[in-house]
Amino acid sequence: MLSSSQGKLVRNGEEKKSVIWIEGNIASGKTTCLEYFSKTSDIEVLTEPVSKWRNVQGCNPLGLMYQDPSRWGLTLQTYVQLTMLDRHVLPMACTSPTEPLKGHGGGKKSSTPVRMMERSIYSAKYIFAENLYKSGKMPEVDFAVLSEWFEWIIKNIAIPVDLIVYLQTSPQTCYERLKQRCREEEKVIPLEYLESIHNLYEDWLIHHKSFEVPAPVLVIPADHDLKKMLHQYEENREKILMAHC
Ligand code: TTP
Ligand code: MG
Repeated sequence: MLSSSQGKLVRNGEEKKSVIWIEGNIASGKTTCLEYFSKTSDIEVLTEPVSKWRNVQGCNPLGLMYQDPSRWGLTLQTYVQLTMLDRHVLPMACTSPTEPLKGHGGGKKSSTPVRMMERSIYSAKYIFAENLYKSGKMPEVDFAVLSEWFEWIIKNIAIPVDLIVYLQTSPQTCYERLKQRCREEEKVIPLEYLESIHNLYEDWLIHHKSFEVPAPVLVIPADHDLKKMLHQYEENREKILMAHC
């Protein structure tokens, strides 16, 4: 049940939780980061609904968007916005307090449940929709309609966040990882696309030049190999999981 609290719709009877968003360019390693924490700590992890973007009732809006962004950009971004909102308002699972598993750092216990999410409705709008519009691939009317939806949502529905973890990569690194993982729809992505996404992220989360940043940002350099990345996650475990303190 949704009820109104301080002008925004929130869920009844939900206890306070700490919410962490993992942000970064395409193929920056967000899913790997989430998987690492889901395996090594007792937190709730929500991966991105990318499988839905590739298959909604038998259609593939992600693939269509890459084939013809001007025609299908709004279709994809509307659906991304819906699926991300659905994630943001999902009632908290009954996880026990955060306690790293044996052998994975000694962080303090927290009495607040922790949710970690891949991306957010904010980056879908401030990075991807913005990029489509700015590059001339989304018609003004499409961008206006999407923007009005977005503004209504963030004004009227509580989207909690306590910390943004920004996996900062070079576009070149993402390009190489993208080629390696070979997701069918993404084969058409040129390096320049990843550079545009990168620049929008930097303007938003590092230079604070573009849009509101809704929580403190922890920057983790993410050009390294997997071993070094896992080491960095371990080093930052406490800072990340104690985000609400
Ligand atoms: P990502 O959200 O970057 O997810 P990923 O799994 O590729 O990243 P990582 O390897 O770091 O886990 O993107 C998934 C795909 O969806 C990618 O092709 C970009 C696309 N996308 C959009 O086109 N619009 C959007 O608003 C979002 C959020 C993603
Ligand atoms: Mg991912």
